[in-house]
Amino acid sequence: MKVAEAVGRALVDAGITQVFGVVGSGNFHLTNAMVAAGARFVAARHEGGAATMADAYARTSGTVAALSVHQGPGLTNAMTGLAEAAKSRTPLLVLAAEVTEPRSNFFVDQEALARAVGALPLRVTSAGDAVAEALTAVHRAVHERRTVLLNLPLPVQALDVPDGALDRAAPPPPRAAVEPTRADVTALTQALDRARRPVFVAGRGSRSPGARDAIEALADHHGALLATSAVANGLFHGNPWSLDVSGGFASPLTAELVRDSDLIVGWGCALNMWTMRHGQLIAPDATVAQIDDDPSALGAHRDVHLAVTGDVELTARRALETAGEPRRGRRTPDIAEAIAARVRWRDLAYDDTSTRDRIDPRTLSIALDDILPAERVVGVDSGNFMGHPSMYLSVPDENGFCFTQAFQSIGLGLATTIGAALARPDRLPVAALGDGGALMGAADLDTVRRLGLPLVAVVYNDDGYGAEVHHFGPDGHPLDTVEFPPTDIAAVARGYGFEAVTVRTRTDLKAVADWVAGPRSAPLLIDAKVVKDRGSWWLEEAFRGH
Ligand SMILES: Cc1ncc(C[n+]2csc(CCOP(=O)(O)OP(=O)(O)O)c2C)c(N)n1
Repeated sequence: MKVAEAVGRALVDAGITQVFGVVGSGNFHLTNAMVAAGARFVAARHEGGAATMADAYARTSGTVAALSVHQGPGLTNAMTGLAEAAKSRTPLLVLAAEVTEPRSNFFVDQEALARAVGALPLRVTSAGDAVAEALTAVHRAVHERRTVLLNLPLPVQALDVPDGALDRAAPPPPRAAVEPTRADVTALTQALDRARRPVFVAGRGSRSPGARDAIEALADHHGALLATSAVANGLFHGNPWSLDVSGGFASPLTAELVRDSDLIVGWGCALNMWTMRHGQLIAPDATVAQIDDDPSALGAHRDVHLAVTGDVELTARRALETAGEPRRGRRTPDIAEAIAARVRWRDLAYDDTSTRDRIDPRTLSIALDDILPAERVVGVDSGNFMGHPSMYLSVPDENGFCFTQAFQSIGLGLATTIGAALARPDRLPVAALGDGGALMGAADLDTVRRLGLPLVAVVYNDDGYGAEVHHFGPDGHPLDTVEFPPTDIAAVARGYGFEAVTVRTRTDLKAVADWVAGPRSAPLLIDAKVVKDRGSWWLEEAFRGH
């Protein structure tokens, strides 16, 4: 058996059952071996899309996914998606064929590429070690929560492995939960017992039912309010004390209540410039505590008064075990009433700026929230529009929202939604895109159709790079480089086999309701011509982050 086949089989034995990619000569045998061993392979139309599909699949399923690419350009095409995955600490395995001869057209320093974006480069080096090296790659992806590039040099792939090479191939043991120290738990409990107005802000490290339950139980005990970072949107869905997302997307009431807190506890949450609005959401005399099982994450974005190394769920449970008397904290009838009435953006009054031929993105988003089934998984691209779907489309839980925005790239939204959809086939996938991001990622409209996904793509089409238009326009700069003549994106989508509707007014959304009614035999693209009168509320916040 050749190394290519043995590595492919070993990876499937190690639990890698979902592979995305674009197949060329260098990864042909490896990918086929994985399929033969039982893995599902999704052929994307661009490696950039494939990388983000794998990332989103891993985030939504909680398993390790793989990306399989050809040497050289196969890998360079994937780099933006890999940067996003590496920054987000997605456990992802990138299987890249490799040429080692610099005279080859395909040569590029693949190890350096991986390092440049924060991925971990590893290599298969010999027939005797190939399987063990592949298993190490899976182990490190899982245990270090990293995006790992496993380079597979072509000459090594073609060697014969020794007999019995696959004997020890098995999934890595699960990552052990980090137990917090007793002293840290005591300090946390004391801070909670002292607090009058606590708020818990949950991030990526809280995205599991166990962690959510433990945080909610502790919050109940101390009368804390609950919020999330954008990547954990949906975690506390349905909890009457949930403030939804803290940070740039926060509604005025959410921002006010976080700012009014005397204790902010970040649970598996970076408390970065987005979630804390560059620190503006932290009152000068507030105590800030942070819990993370990775000590390097503690205090990485801001000074914290109390840093606890520990697994989120375990730490919350330990803190509950040692808690004093239950407290009402912030759970007063006044606050309950305010949350029920004003925490959701869609409940706030606004001036609808829709015209006869362009729809206000808020009006569009609210209408879609009503029309589209609640059991949905929403993927969001980047751009001026992005706050609208993120905040107006409610999601059933944290796995109903996939936010690949750690690198703030445009063009990843469609692939994000495809990956998330495959991880949650029980939910309606909704891709929210700007016209710029939609056209950048358009090649994988083909993948949606080929996979038979009942996906809805909503394009907030303002005929331009709205983020730039609204940032630079008011100062009178020329905008020719960022404005475009209208593109009929509905026609583009029809070419890929979608049903498509152009929406200019609320009435046009009837076609969406008809599609929802069934049979949904083709995916749907909504080319929504949105008003371009001004930037969205969170845009200046985004530019402050540059
Ligand atoms: C790959 C990449 N290129 C360029 C940018 C800079 N950029 C940020 S937002 C944006 C405009 C996106 O336009 P569109 O998708 O139509 O959304 P809109 O801002 O109009 O809502 C651009 C070009 C980026 N973030 N990522």
